[in-house]
Amino acid sequence: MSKIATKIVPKTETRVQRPRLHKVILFNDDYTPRDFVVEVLKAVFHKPHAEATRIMLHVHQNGMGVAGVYPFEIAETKVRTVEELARQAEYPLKCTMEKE
Ligand code: TYC
Repeated sequence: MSKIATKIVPKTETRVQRPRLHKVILFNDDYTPRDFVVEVLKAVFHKPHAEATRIMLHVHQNGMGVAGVYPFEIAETKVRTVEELARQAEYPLKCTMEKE
């Protein structure tokens, strides 16, 4: 029998029920109509009309902006939905996500 004592230290859990959040980013372009972007923000991101308009104008003036912040899989689904709506309407609207 070994006399060497081994102490097992449990790994500290630092993220109990706290999924990493991801920003969903919208990008400006010259062709997607303002109204389309506002409708996307209302339908996909559940923004009220005034806030959707504010976010659209921010993106229009600054080149990019945050549409919302969500856990990874929800953010991923929203990016795909925006891309699909833009594709169907034949607008070049771009949407990505990044870690918070
Ligand atoms: N720049 C576009 C226009 O003038 C409007 C627009 C806003 C497009 C936000 C994309 O993410 C966007 N029609």
